[in-house]
Amino acid sequence: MASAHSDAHAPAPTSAADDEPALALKILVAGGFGVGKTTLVGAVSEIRPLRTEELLTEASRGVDDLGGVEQKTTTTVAMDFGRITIREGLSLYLFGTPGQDRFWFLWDELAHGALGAVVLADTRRLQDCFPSVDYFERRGIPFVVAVNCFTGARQHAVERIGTALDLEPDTPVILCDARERDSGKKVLIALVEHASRLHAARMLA
Ligand SMILES: Nc1nc2c(ncn2[C@@H]2O[C@H](COP(=O)(O)OP(=O)(O)OP(=O)(O)O)[C@@H](O)[C@H]2O)c(=O)[nH]1
Ligand SMILES: [Mg+2]
Repeated sequence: MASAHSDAHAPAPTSAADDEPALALKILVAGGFGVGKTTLVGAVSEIRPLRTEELLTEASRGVDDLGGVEQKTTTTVAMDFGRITIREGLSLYLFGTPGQDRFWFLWDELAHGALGAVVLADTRRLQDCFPSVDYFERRGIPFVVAVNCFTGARQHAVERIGTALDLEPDTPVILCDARERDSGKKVLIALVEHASRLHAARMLA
């Protein structure tokens, strides 16, 4: 006889493995200082994002260029972490990189095993994303460039941005708003598709 505490409608006990997506891919979110990396990871993540923010101090003035993001009070000192399910069975683990040069030593660790990367760009300071573009090109890590359209920023033609950054012709350039979940999700889907194409082409080569 069933015990008085049993509940026929109670969900079957789940194991930790049931909660794990069938496929989890690691994605980096990179780009220059203050371009919106933490904002993007926070906007799309379905879990509470892990952040490692520290207050910007007087000492960082002159080192960290706040041009265009004067309201910014904190900066990432290690990484951001979030997760998004793209479709059933496919999740992306997002690792936002620190934007400042002095944290470059963390990048190799963060990039290890990554499927690909989003390089966020701000058209007011396009040159700030050169080091990220260079990093992923050198290592053959697939990436897309997502132009974070800050309010008031001029919307450059996508082709002109590709030319200005000297990208390979097949590298996607996408306009986005890092604060919008749907916009960020589109960028991530474009990256997964681009990376899949590149990986398939490499396997056939
Ligand atoms: N208007 C506008 N503001 C944005 C947008 N994205 C980010 N911001 C603001 O820009 C500032 C920088 O955003 P963060 O997400 O901290 O940038 P980050 O790239 O993580 O910065 P670091 O980690 O310090 O390199 C914050 O004050 C955001 O609120 C955007 O699309 N539009
Ligand atoms: Mg950040």
